[in-house]
Amino acid sequence: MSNLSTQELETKFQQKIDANEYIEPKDWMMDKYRYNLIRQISQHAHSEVVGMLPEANWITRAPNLRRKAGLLAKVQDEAGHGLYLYSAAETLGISREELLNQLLTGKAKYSNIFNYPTLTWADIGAVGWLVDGAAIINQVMLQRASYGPYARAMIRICREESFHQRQGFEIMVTLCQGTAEQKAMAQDALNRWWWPSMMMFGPNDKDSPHSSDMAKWRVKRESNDDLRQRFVDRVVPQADFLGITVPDDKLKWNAATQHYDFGEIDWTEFHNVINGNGPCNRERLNARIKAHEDGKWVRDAAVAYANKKRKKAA
Ligand code: BYC
Repeated sequence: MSNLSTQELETKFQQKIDANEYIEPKDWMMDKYRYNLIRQISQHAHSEVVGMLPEANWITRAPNLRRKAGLLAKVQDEAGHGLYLYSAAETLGISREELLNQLLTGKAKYSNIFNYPTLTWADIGAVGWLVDGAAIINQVMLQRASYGPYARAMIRICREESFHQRQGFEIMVTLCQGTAEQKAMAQDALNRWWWPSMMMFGPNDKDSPHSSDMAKWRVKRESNDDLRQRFVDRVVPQADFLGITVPDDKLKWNAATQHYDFGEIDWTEFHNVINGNGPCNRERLNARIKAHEDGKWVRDAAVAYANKKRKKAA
């Protein structure tokens, strides 16, 4: 037992973070830090797993074998990301069962982006290009998050996400160099995925309740708005290269700031979606509940096997 007062422990904790040292699972940490990490890491894990659904929708309809193999591998990678992240969250003292329960009862959030439908094959291109593109910008920062298990999980995830982003962009290049109809499909996908992708970075800094604590604890090393700006600056030239138009009439290069200016996000839509009322929220949750129920016999069999082995060993 430590003889230090709570105040002294908090000071030491913050000094460690300020010195860019990792906080590890057995280290003393503030309850608020633990709570907020569980909140963010589990939201992230759920996003990876729910994110498999809109993409899996196209595995059987991919236009050729090469595309099917690429998409299958990507969807499998997302399951792996979910596993790394659930494991990282478990090191903070919460069980996998409780985490899943929070998702399946609708208590836990997951990324807004996965509550939109993937209507055409071009959506698979747009998801890789924009959604994985946005995810990487956020997650490169998280590789340096102060909690060791989270930061280490992010390193591996980022490597795979950058491959996903490229496969998505390559689909967009192929469509945009194809027939007029294919290019129109790519434009339509950009129209529908642009604003939801912009929302992935979370509310504006001034309206983000968790940002100041998360920044003080060096979980977030850059702000929601700064990351969103980086996304716009990176993606607009890519859209120009593709010859398609970002659906924002306020989008304009600003020579003074050396950044693109852009229009206002529809925050009412964002709040509706993250509070369970987006176009696909119910469908996504029902699919996860069904998968969980269908998988019960596998979990039961695994527990029974482990118990039998334990009894034999005793
Ligand atoms: N969607 O104070 P704020 C992926 C919530 S998937 C839903 O700024 P924070 C991928 C926020 O939770 C990408 N909810 O919060 C997978 C909070 O609500 P609560 C997933 C959102 O945490 C498959 C409230 O709004 N990436 O990579 O400081 C295929 C106030 O927000 C969202 C991650 O999860 C949103 N977009 O910052 C392809 C990254 N934004 O908890 C790709 C890790 C905000 O108070 N997470 N909310 O009820 C983060 O970096 C941060 O949690 C966020 C939000 C930047 C998302």
